[in-house]
Amino acid sequence: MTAPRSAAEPSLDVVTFGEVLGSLLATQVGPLDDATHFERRVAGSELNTAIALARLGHRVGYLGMVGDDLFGKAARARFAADDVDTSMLVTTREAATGIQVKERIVGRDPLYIYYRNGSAGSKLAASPDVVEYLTAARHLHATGIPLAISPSARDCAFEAVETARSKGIPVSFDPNLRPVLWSDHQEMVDVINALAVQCDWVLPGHGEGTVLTGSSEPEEIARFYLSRGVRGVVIKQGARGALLFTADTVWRCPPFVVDVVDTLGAGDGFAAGFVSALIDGQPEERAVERACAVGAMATTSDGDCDGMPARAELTEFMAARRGTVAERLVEGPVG
Ligand code: KDG
Repeated sequence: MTAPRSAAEPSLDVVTFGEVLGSLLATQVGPLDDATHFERRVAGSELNTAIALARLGHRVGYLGMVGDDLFGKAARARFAADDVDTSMLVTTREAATGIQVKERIVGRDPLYIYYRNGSAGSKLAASPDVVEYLTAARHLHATGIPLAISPSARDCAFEAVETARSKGIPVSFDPNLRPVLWSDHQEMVDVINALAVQCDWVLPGHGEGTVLTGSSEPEEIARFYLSRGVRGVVIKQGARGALLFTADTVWRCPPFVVDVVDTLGAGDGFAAGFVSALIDGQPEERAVERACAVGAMATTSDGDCDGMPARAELTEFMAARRGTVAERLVEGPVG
């Protein structure tokens, strides 16, 4: 659990920012085109990570914008249920909350469709209050989604990360590539990498790392970021676990085997587990283990954020799988 705090200590452990989405999850298994009935959920990569971190007992803040609508209210209720600070979650009447319509499927990643052009979330923009809030916690978690949704959200992301770095606040970054949100592939690669290299920890999926660096070799993907000043690169390999690269070490964490129900949100759970261990002062090899565990648990229920474990559930899950530990593959210069 997080160490007791002095008065000068930030009131929040971690903050994140991005786009809240309403999520319509098909109730019957099968192609989305055939779906006629849906359940209302909420989604959004950073929302998923914020809820996961809060359920692990951390003090979490979420910054963004929602519409004055059904999904905006549902997101507020979801955040409140897990005590996520939403003092900087703004409701706007200018635009509606974006929506994701998602299929229910077994045995592969679900397909989903967005209705989010010009959404409330895309109205996110930097201001002194916004940047102050995003750089007042002990850790800032960012993803590639604000870079894709609007120029103002993109500028906000760069300003927040640059300010956090100037204040010595650790920053983790999940590229979260969503090519459908970009009009130009090379711009996606360049903009995402331009922010990633300013962060301490970069957490790409193996496929994302290949798109962003042009190499499918994990060592090469890691070297791309380490050689540009990043402190650590964690390459997510789904059902094969993850690899953690720092300048002088490589760790491999095997997968935590679970019955997968829904893979969407697993990467967000992974990020939460990683950041959670860092906030608890754990070494990076423990952080990649906790990341793999939370990521795995996130897939055991449908919904993008509904499988995130409470701290006690995580502790029990990892205790029952004591053999799943990170092994050091390399000791000595990697970058
Ligand atoms: O990682 C899951 C997210 O992708 C999902 O919740 C929706 O944020 C979302 C997005 O932009 O894709």
